Amino acid sequence: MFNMPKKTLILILSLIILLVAGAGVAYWFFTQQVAVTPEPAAEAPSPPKPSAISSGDFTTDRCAEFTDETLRQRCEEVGLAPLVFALIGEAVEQGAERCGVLIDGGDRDFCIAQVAAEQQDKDLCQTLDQGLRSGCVTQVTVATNNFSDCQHLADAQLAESCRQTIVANNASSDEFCKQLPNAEEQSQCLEIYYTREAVRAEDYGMCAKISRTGGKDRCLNALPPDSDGDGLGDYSERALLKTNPFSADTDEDGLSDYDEVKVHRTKPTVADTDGDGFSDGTEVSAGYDPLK
Ligand SMILES: [Ca+2]
Ligand SMILES: [Ca+2]
Ligand SMILES: [Ca+2]
Repeated sequence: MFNMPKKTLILILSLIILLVAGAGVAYWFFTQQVAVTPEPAAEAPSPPKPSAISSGDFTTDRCAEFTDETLRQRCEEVGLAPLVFALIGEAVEQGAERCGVLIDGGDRDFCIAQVAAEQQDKDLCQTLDQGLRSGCVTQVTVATNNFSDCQHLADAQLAESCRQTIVANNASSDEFCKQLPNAEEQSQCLEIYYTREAVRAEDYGMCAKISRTGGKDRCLNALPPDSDGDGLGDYSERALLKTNPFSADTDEDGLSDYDEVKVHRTKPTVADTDGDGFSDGTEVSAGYDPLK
C-alpha cells in the first residue's frame, strides 16, 4: 500500500472522503426517529447504536473481533471504517446476508438499510428495530425517487424531508413538478421548488408564484425580511447596496431600488446616474437610456 503512486493514494483517500460524506446524509435519514403511538406491549425504540461509521473509527483497535481470518486481516490493513464501507458495498451487490459479518450492531443495521434502499425493498426494513425502521423506510422511499410515495411515510416531517430531497435531486426547472399527475402534489412540489429558488437567489418575486394556501408566506418567511417590500432584503440593502431598507425608491428618481438594481442597472442611490441632467425615472419613462 505504501509503494502506491501518489495519485492513486490521493484517489483512494478522496473516494473514502466522498463515501463518508454520502454515508453521513444517509445515516441522518436512517437515524431520524419518529414519534409513533406506542402499542400496548411494544418495547421503547432503542436509540441508534454507535457504529464505525457514526463514530468515524478509522483505527484497527477492534479488528480482532472479526471471527473470519480474511476479514480480520483486511481490517488490519485498511482500518475499521473503510472495511465497513467495503463490506456494505459487497452487501449491496450480494444481498443483505453479507451485512451479518459486520461486528457492530449499528453498522449491521445501517448496512441493511443501504441494501434496502438500493434494492428498493421496504420489507428488509422490517427486520430492523422499531426505532430504526422509519428511517430505513424513508431512505427506501427517497431512493425510489417517486414524489407520490413520500405521503405514505408515518411522520409529516419525514414526508417533507423526503419531498425536499426528491425535488433537490430532480428539479432543475419547475417542469419536474408540473408533470406530476396529482394537482395537490404538483402544488406541494412547486412550493418546495419556488422556495428553494427564492432562497438561492434571494428573489422575493419567486415566492409570488406559489399558489398553495399559506405557501407564499412560508416562502417569504424563509427569506430575510424586506421591510419596504421592494423585493430587496433588508440585509442586502443595508450591507451591500447601501440603500434605505425602509424606502422602495431611495433616491426618489421614480424607479424602485429593485428596478434600478435588477432591471436598469442604474445606481439606486443616485437620481441621475449618467449625469446628463435628466433623472433615471424621467429617462426610462421617456424611452431614453439612463446610462448614456
Ligand atoms: Ca427592501
Ligand atoms: Ca430610485
Ligand atoms: Ca437612480
